[in-house]
Amino acid sequence: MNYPNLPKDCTSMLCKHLSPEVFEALKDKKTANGFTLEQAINSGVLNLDSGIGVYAGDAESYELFDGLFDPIIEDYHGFGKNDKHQSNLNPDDLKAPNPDPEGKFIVSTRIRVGRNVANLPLGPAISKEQRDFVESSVVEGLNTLEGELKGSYHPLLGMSKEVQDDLIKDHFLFKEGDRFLDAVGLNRNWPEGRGIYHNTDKTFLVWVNEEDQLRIISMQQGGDIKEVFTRLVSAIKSIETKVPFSYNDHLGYITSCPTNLGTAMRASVHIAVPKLAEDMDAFKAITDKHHLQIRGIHGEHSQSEGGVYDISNLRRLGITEVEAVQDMYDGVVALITAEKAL
Ligand code: ADP
Ligand code: CIR
Repeated sequence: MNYPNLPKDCTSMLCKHLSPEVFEALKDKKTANGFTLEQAINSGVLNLDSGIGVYAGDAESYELFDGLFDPIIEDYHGFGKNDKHQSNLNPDDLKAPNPDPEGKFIVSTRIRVGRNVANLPLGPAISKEQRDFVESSVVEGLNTLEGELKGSYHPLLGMSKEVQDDLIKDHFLFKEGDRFLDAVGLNRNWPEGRGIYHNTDKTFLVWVNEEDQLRIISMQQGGDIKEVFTRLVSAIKSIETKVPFSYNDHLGYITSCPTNLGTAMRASVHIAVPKLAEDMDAFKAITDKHHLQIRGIHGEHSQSEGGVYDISNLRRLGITEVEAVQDMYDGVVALITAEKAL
């Protein structure tokens, strides 16, 4: 493989950090699962509008291709090669009384974590048999959950288009055919091995074998962020007694996209700030100050509708879960204050 054609105006982290020297040093390496630099960068090479543009095929990718991943991790999370990740999943440490009890601004709250099964390749390098094994063992574990977490698993295979589209539209299910995931092989054998588990109220959901092998999700209408976090923690703790997760002291929970390492947590609200959104610079000044990301309301790479935005923590590694949610909470309080003043 030759150095890829990366145009000068490409702004992704791949384009920023893949110098010809880094490329030369890494181009012939291969992890024990057979994952190469060419595969790691293919999404960003084919999708020049990527924000990041790289994925890992396994935990080893982060070590073997460190010349590329380390500067991206440092750039995105502000986390250095010798730093250690720390976890704190204690809801009592979160200071988050509902910032919008009258429900004027916050439409809904969602917190998710990514998890992958220990000692298996990540989705980009997994075989069909391994993926099917992940599905059956995760579902077996989920089927033992009790109380509020009790629910049922719905495989994508055999799901009607209508049900699938409704679940996507209502923000419960991952979308199909994502070109960023496609380019790294994450859509191979689709829809086999993929599915969604949820409780009756759809306040607790687990995506199986999408970008990560598990996405554990807690969500509900309104702005009770602490209640959403508390439910999520109880789900994570129950699931990890059944399924061993891939984790190390440096990078925390191992995920296929380097932006998700560490806590692998994205805590978001859908929030209506139509007045503030008329001045995107003022809006961005607040989100930047609180380390937040703005997305549209149909997920990553989507647009806002009716002045409603998806606001979430940007950093996930080198801060604890409580701090990640606190980033989001503090920023949301600032956004509501600014919107009220206009
Ligand atoms: P992820 O958060 O899992 O990385 P996406 O940004 O694609 O990925 O979002 C997944 C889905 O979750 C999308 O349908 C999105 O609209 C929905 N979602 C995210 N945050 C919220 C929220 N606070 N309330 C309701 N739905 C949400
Ligand atoms: C991209 O590079 O745009 C996609 N591969 C998605 C990256 C994950 N995005 C993020 O900001 N968390």
